[in-house]
Amino acid sequence: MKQVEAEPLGDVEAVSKAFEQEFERFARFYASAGEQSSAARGEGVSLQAAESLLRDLAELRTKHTGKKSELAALKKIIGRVSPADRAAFAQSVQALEASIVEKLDRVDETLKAFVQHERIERERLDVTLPGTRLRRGHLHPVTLLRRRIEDIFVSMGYAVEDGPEIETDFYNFDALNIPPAHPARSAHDTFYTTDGLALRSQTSTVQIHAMQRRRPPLRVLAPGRVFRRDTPDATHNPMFYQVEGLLVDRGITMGHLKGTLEAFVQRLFGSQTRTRFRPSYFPFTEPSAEVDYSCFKCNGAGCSLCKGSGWIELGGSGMVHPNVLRAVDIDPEEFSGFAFGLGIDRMCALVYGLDDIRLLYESDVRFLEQFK
Ligand code: FA5
Repeated sequence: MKQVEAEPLGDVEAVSKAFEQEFERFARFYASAGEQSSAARGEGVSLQAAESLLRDLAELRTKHTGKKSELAALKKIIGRVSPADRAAFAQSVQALEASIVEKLDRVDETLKAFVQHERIERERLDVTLPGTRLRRGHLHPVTLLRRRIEDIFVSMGYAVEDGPEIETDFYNFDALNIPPAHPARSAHDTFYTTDGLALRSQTSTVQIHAMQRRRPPLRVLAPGRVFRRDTPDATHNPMFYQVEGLLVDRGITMGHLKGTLEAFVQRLFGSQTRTRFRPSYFPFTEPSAEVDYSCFKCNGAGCSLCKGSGWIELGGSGMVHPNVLRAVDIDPEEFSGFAFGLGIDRMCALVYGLDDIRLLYESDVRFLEQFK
């Protein structure tokens, strides 16, 4: 057999270098071996990355210690090294093999321990831990009041109606007998979309939809959001809630309107509550009246809530104007009706003792959860 005369120890060094170069990316797990899984975690390695590193490590082992590895080639030539160098060469090959295997084994151990630990952590379920209780929500005070109002009118035979919040001029103004030059139409008072539609400034628009949808006799209640270019203050918001009532039938008079609203405030605030009607003006009602009710706190004696007057304003009302009936093809000779519109926000503030209606829309849960 031909003897190997070259520098066999130089070959050992070259193989060692080649291994070290590729082992470099695993070296951090070798250095920290012993601390085991925490070492890998300390390196910011994810479970997925650790699993992938383990696969790469297995490849590295095959490449550097397998049958076709440089190390195997070195082992094969031991017998051919000149007898003088053989022992030293064999020793250094063995030492190299031991070192490579030891490094691969320790990194393998560290990564495996980390992967196992992470998998257990991930699947751990402590059934004795207290659960995370979902916080139960509740209705907004405006919704609570709106529902109370709806309940009262539904019990009097009213149907709850809805209408669009964006309206054409016909529903917002024309059909409500609001003349072309009326200030309510101006962009100072009403929000307009870029294509000329208006955000409804009162729920009275639903009167028109309701009369088109149903023919008289009808009783409808229409709560909803309305929009006005009002500057926010303690009693004004640019968006607020109104509730509209409309009744159309044969032989309806102002007496029915007064009786209905009195029954309503008595159901809401107690049977001692009285109402009063003050003459007013709305284009869509004739005659028109502002409605007040005796203060629910002092029963009319005068207190801070009613600002000493004994009365609280409820809203606007009146007999449906004949022009409004005509706009929806109802004969005012045959039918008459009454309508009213109340602002829910201000009523809500009074009922819940708030001194500013803006509080209702600040979405401060600490405030809102007082009213359940
Ligand atoms: C009207 O809006 C009439 N549509 C009411 C009506 C209906 C009359 C049917 C006749 C027949 P008025 O503009 O007064 O009326 O508004 C009614 C209520 O809305 C007021 O009493 C008030 O409570 C409330 N309101 C008005 N502006 C604001 C605002 N900026 N913020 C909060 N509430 C408001």
